[in-house]
Amino acid sequence: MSYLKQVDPEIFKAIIEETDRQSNGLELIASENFVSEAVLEAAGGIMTNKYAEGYPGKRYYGGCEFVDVAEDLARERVKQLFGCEHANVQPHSGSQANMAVYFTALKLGDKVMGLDLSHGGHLTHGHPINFSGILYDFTGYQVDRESETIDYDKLIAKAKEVKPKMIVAGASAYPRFWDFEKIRRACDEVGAIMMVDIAHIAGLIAAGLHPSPIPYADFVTSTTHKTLRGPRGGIVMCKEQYAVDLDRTVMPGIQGGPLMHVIAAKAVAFKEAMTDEFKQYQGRVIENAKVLAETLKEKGYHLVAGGTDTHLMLISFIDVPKVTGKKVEKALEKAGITVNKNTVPFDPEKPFVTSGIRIGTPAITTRGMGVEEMKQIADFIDRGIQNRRNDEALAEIAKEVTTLCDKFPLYRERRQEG
Ligand code: DSN
Repeated sequence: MSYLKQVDPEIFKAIIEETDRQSNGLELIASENFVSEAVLEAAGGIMTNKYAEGYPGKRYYGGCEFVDVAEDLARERVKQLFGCEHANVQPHSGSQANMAVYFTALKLGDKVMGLDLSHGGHLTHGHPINFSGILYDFTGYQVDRESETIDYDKLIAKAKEVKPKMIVAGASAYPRFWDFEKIRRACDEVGAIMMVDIAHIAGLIAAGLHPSPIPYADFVTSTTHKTLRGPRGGIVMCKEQYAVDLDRTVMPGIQGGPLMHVIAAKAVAFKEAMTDEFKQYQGRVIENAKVLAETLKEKGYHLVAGGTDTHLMLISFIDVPKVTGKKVEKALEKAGITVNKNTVPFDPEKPFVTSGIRIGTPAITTRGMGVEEMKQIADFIDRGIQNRRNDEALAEIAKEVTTLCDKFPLYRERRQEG
């Protein structure tokens, strides 16, 4: 980054410090990951210069022959990776991927069902302050109070009552497998379109370690930067019958020029996701999550839904007086551990406070950490929570965290550039 250092030392410094932060701390945010150097090179490359409104072979600009190569490869690789009929790789984000599906398949005001945000869903699955909840008539479904998992019979009953035009499955904080066949059944009962947002579990699905929604769903959306370990962005997959309408919705419907450097980086990530190394990595992500969850349970923590099948877990403090997600997030940050506060099912606290934290293993697994480190991390988390008012004890944990992280170097060459 010698050019950047010269031209803009302030941004250079911020990037170096962020590189150090990512390297020195334990990144447990379930939606984050560390991309490969190859993905970084493509994302930071000169395709950022190119306007390419339209699609490969049908652009509104000249000079698109090489960006066409990138987008064709990205589309073909997604189709191969997930076995879908059609893919659009242009959405700038997961939110825009979801918007593209709603605008393609629904009319304003149509009835839709989605998992409530406080039960693990996502803002774009119908939250009243999000465009989805403003433009469409969403009804939320929830997890069961006892099992804290989705009760598919209740979901089907609710669908019969609401008669939605679409049912949205998928979540940003749900630790158990989804039963997509049952979601299809709910859709078929009422003639609804089925959409699944796999942003969190895309990598697991690509590796064959979580059931795939592709055989059942009309539309599947995802981000590319979570378990899938690609650049920040979105994609939509759909049945061929929706392909023309979907593409028209993405461009010109909701976006202009695609981010061709990001699309090139998506293509690289999809290629990486087809390797055996990636499959093994996803297996370790799940194995690590299970060990971390079980160790935390042994220490007496309440894990939502009793644990995890995936890359993430939620600790609930709903029954612990005076402990909130906000307080725990802050304490763990002082201990060098990054998590996010998260609402848990039937949470009495506001989203800025919450009664839970969400923990994920994709990023630390990318660093190479394994089962032994998970036990150590569970211990750090436990000590951090117990000592949440003791800055000295938190600083001591932070030192131990740095020692652990030093054994699993990250972006070593980039750090040396500072
Ligand atoms: N912000 C993402 C997450 O953390 O899950 C969802 O958009």
